[in-house]
Amino acid sequence: MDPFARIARPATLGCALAGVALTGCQSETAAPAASGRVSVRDLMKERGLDENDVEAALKTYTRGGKGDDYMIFASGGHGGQVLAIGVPSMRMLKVIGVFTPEPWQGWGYGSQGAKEVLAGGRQEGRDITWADVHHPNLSETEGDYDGKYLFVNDKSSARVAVIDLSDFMTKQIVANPLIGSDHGGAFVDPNTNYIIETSQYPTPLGRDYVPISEYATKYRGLAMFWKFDKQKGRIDEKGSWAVELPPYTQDLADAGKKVSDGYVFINSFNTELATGGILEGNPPLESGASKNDMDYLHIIDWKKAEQLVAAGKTVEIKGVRVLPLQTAAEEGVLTLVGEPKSPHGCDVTPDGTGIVVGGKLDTHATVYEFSKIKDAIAQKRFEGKDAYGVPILGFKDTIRGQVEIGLGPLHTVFDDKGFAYTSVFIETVVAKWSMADMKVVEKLPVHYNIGHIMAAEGDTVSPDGKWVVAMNKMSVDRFSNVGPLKPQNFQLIDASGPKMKLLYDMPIAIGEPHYSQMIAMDKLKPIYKYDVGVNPFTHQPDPHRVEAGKERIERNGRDVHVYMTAIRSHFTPDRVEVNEGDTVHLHITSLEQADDQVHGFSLNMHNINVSLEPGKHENVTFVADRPGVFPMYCTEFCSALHLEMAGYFLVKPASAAL
Ligand code: CUK
Ligand code: CUA
Repeated sequence: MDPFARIARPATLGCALAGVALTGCQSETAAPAASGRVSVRDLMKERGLDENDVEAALKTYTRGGKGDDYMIFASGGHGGQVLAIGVPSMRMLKVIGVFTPEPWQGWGYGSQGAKEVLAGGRQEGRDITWADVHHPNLSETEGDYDGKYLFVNDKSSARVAVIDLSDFMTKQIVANPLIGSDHGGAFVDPNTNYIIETSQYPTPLGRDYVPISEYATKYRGLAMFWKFDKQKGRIDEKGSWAVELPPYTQDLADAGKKVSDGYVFINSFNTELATGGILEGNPPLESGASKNDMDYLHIIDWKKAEQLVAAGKTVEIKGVRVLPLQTAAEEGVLTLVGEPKSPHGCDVTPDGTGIVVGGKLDTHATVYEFSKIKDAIAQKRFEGKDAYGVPILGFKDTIRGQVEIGLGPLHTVFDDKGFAYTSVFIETVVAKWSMADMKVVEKLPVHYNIGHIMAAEGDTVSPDGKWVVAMNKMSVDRFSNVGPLKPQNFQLIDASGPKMKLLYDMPIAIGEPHYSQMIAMDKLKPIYKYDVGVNPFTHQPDPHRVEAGKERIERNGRDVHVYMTAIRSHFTPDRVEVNEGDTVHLHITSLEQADDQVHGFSLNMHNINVSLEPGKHENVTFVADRPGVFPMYCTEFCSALHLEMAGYFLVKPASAAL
C-alpha cells in the first residue's frame, strides 16, 4: 500500500464523520509526502505516454477546487436529459432532469412542481417519459449567450423544454399539438423573442388520420414560433404561432443574426415527397428521398409573418394560430432556394451575412449570401414556384460560393479568427476552413464518425475560438468494452494554435448527444441556495412553507396536511400517522442555508424521493392507499447522523380507524 493512502484515509474519514466543511478537509490531504513523488519521465514510461499525451494532459488536467473556464450544455439524446460538462477538464458536472424522471433531483418522484412541468410534456393527455433531445440552445441577448436559460427540443414527441440556469432546473415543457416530430429547434432569434421549433417528418397538422396516398396534398411541415416571455422566463403559449410549410422533410434550422436578424433558415430533404412503402413495391424512404440533385433551403421572414399573425391572417388548428402555406407564399413570408443533395447542417455565420449548409451527400459546404437572398426577394427575381406556389430563388444568384470539404459535411461552427469548422461524417474528420478564401486549411481525424461539432460560443455573434468539440457517433475501440452498446465520444480539440490538436476523449454514457453549446463560465451565475421556503418552480415563498417551530399535522376531512421541516439531522415531524384512504399532502421546507447541505426525502412503497436543496420547499401529494408501516428517510448523506435522519409513516387500516 502506498504510504500517502495510509495518511490520507483517516483524515478523510474524520471529515465525513464530523461533517466539517470540505475546504477544511482538503488542506489536510492536499500535499503528498515528498518521498511519494516519482519523476515525470518514469511515469510516462510506466504508463506508455509520449510528449503529445503529456501536453494534452497538462492542457486539460484541472486540479480539485479549480473550476472550469467553459461549460458545455449537451443534449442527452434519447436519454431525454441535458448534460453539463466543464471545459477543459471534460468533467461531467450535472445531468439535468428534463423530459425523463430523474430520482436524484427528485424529478418525477413526488415533487408537485416537477409533476406539473412534466405534465406540460403530455401529448394529448399521454405521459411520455422519454425524449430524443437534439439541440440545446442558450438564450441570447443581441446575439450573444446571456447565461439565463437553455432550451432543448424533443425530436420524437415534438416538445420544447425551458431550463432555468439560475438553478439548473427544468421549469417548463410545452408539447406541440400539430406535428409528429421536430428537428430544427430549439433555436432562438438573437434576442430570444422566440424559440423556434420546426418539424421533421411531415404529418397532417394535428396528426389526425389521412391516407398516406394524400401525402402531397394533406401532409405538412411547420415552423413553430414559441413566444418567450423574458420577464417570466416561460414560453407564452397563447402568444405563440406557426407557419405552415410544404411536406418536404424540414431538417436543421438557424435564426439570422445582425443583418439577417428577422429571418429563419431551414433546410430540407425529401423534396421528392417519398413515403416509403417497401412492401407495396416502392423504394425504401431513404432512396426515394435521395433522387433529386437539389432540395430546398427555406427562408422565412418571421418579422413579416409576425405582422400577418397580428393582423389575423391565421387559421386556428388545435388551438394554435397557423399562417397558411398559401398566405406565407403569396405574402413573401416563405421563399425557397435550391440546396445540393440532402443537406444537413444550416448555420449562420457570426456576422449574419452567410448561411452555411452542409451537403451530406455532396462534398461541399454551400455558403449563401444573405444580401443576395434579400435583393432577389425584393426584386422578385424568382426562377419559378414549387407545387405549393412558393417562389424559388436561383441557386447561382444567391450563393457566395462553395467550399470543397470532403465526404459528408454536416454541421459548421466558427471561431474568432475567421475560420469555420465543419464536421465531416463519412470522412470522420473536422475540416477547418478559411471563410475569406473558402478553402480548407486543415483536416483533423476524429473517432469515430462525427455528427455535430461545437466551439466556444461558436454560434454567437462573437465566437471565442480556443476550444472545438467533435461530437462523435461511435467510439468502437476508444474505451474499455462495456458490451455491444457503446458510449458516444466527445473529443476536445485545442483550436487556439495554427494547427488543431486533439486533447481528450470523453465517453458519454447516457443517450446520443446531438448538438451542444459551450458558454464562458463567467456568464453563468447559478445560485447556491434558495431563501428558506422558496418554491423553485414559482421562485416565490411557497404558501405552504414551514417555519422552524411551526411544524404540524392538520386534518381537513380526508386530507391530511403535514407541515414538515428538514435540518441536520431530522425531519419534524418524524412520525406521521394517517388513515387508509387519506390524501396526504407533505409540505417540506429545508431550513438549511449552508452550501451543498442537501437532504432528500424518501418514502418506502410510495415511489417518492424528493431533493431538498438548502432553503427549498417542496410539496408532495399522494393517497395513502396501503395500510402499513413505512420508513421515511433522508437520501443524501448530509451529516454524521445522516442514517439517523429518518422517521415512520404509518397508515392505519380502514378497519382499525372505525
Ligand atoms: S442532428 Cu444529430 S448529428 Cu439532430 Cu442536429 Cu446532425
Ligand atoms: Cu439529511 Cu441525510
